[in-house]
This record gives sequence, C-alpha cells and structure tokens, in this order.
Amino acid sequence: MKRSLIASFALVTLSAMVSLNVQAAEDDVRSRMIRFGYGLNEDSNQGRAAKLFAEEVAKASDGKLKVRTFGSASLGSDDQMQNALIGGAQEMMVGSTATLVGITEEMAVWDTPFLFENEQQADAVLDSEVGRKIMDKLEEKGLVGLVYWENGFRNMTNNVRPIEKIEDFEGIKLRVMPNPVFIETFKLLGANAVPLPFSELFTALETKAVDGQENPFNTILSSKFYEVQDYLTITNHVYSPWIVTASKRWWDGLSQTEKGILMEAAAKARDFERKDTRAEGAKALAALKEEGMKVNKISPEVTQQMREKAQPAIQSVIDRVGEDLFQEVQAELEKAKAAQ
Ligand code: TK8
Repeated sequence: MKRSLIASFALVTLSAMVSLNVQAAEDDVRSRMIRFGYGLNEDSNQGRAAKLFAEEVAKASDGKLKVRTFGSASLGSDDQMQNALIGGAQEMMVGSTATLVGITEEMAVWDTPFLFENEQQADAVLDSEVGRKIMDKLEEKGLVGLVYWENGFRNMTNNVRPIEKIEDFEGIKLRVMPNPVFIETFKLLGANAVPLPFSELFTALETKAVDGQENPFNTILSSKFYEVQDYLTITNHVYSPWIVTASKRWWDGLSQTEKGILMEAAAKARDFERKDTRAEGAKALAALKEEGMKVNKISPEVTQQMREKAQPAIQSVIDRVGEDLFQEVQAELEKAKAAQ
C-alpha cells in the first residue's frame, strides 16, 4: 500500500516534470504560419527584403516559423493591413511610416519635409533611442514595431510638365499618401493633393484620375510608373522610411525565443534592404531615363523656395508630435550631422 502510494506519487511528479519540459520546449519555438504583407511587387527592394526575412526566419527556427510573403498589396493596402494586424487577422507587414500617422501621430515626425540630407543621417536617427521610442508608441494601438527599413528619398513624377520652378506645382493633380503632412505640404506648394492608397495608384495614373505622384526612383521603376508618367523631377523633398510591424495581439503570445528570431531576421533584412535600395537607386534612375522619362533636377534655389513654402507643414508636424519629441529628433540629427 505504502509502496504503491510512493510509486504513484513518483509517477505523478515525473509526469508533471515531463509535461513541464514538453511545455517549455513547445513554448520555445512552435510551428507557426506568419502572413507577412507588403505593397510593392516581388521584384522590388521591398519584395527582395521580405523574401530574405522569410528565409532568415526559416533558417533560425529550423523551419518551424514559416513566413508566407504576400506582395502587391494582395492582403490589402497599407491601411487595411495595419487594421488586420491590430485585429489579429494578420501577423506581420512592412509599409510606410506615413500611413501609420492616423494610428500613431508621433510617426508624423518622419514626414517633416527635408528633414534628412542623406541616408546616413536617416539611419542614425531612425536607429537611435528616439527612433525606437516613436516605434514603441505603436504598442498602445495594438502594433509592435520591429525595425525601420528604407523606402527612400521621394521624387516627383507627372504628366503635365517638368517641375522647374515653384509655380510649376500649380494645379497638378498629385496623388499623395493618405497622410495629413503630405496633403498639407503639397497644398502649400500649390498642387492639388489627392490622398490615395498606393494599391490604387497605377490605375489612377493610367486613367488620368491624377496627373502625378511622388516616390523614390526604385519604386517608380519597380511599379512601372514610367509607363504612365512622362516627367521625373528630382526633388528629394522627404526621406520616407518603411517600418516592419507585427500584430501585438499575436506577438504577445510568442515565446522570447520566437520574438528574438523575428527581431534578428528583421534587422538582417533591414541591413540587406538598405544596401540593396541604395545600390539599385542609381541604376533605377538610369533605367527610367532609358524608358524614356524626361528627367530634370530641381535647382538649389527652388529647393530653398520649397522649404520656405512648406514651413507651415513643419509647424503642423510639431503640433502633432509635440515640441519635446520634435526637439529630441533634432538633437539626434545634430549628433548625426556632427559625426559625418
Ligand atoms: C507601399 C507604400 C509605398 C509608399 C507610397 O505599400 O504609398 O507611396 O511610398 O512604398 O508604402
């Protein structure tokens, strides 16, 4: 009797230990399917980096974490995907920080016209503590920000005329991202700013619902905008980051190991993506010329006029994100400039 009691005790204890161990192992890395959406097509800097992210995650998890990538906005526009992440219907995505401003106002700081002069300044500020702080604001809204990738410096295309002087913006029906700072900036410049999701842009250009748009060279090429746009004007009016985000609802259920794998892969993909984007950017410009786009570069004088015209938009960014945060970003930027 006594012996069997001890035996059954031992058995219970043993099985509890075993199940605890199994639990711990399972908690470590489980078999999971991760839907990762993005807006550009597979043959773009965004698509190539998404693919690398999926490969890195598979490698680091022995194939247990399976990232399925969905390009060309096949899971929806940036906006729609963000809402799917918040609701827990989709796990991950990459898209413009600019399309997050409706959710987290602080993101608007990245839309400040002419904030960065070069990519190194952008890297330094985005990857700094204040960059992380802005990213972490997303958590209150049901999103987890992992890392910033590069969309790039934005340039103008349109079908009306090359932009050579400030007056040339006048009356151009210009698609902008659904974002208050972009709408205001281009209104101030004299354009007729029309907010539209990226997924509707090609058709809007093709059907002449809008005359123009603005995006980095890479995107103008990979999205074949040259097929429906005549003029490309190099303005570099703003640097636009992408951000890799996850559904917080889903993320909170992951083990530390799983989170670590995803974070590390997202950072590796970021390093790859920034290099790839920069290497392809110069080639993209040459390719766009070859495709027949008429290219001109705005003069420093007109750039200065653009800055002046856009000044009230900078004030609205400050009102939106708060003076303190805006100054923190400026301070980090000054550090980056001094280091250059
Ligand atoms: C892709 C967009 C795109 C952005 C835009 O989904 O909307 O113009 O530049 O990269 O996020």
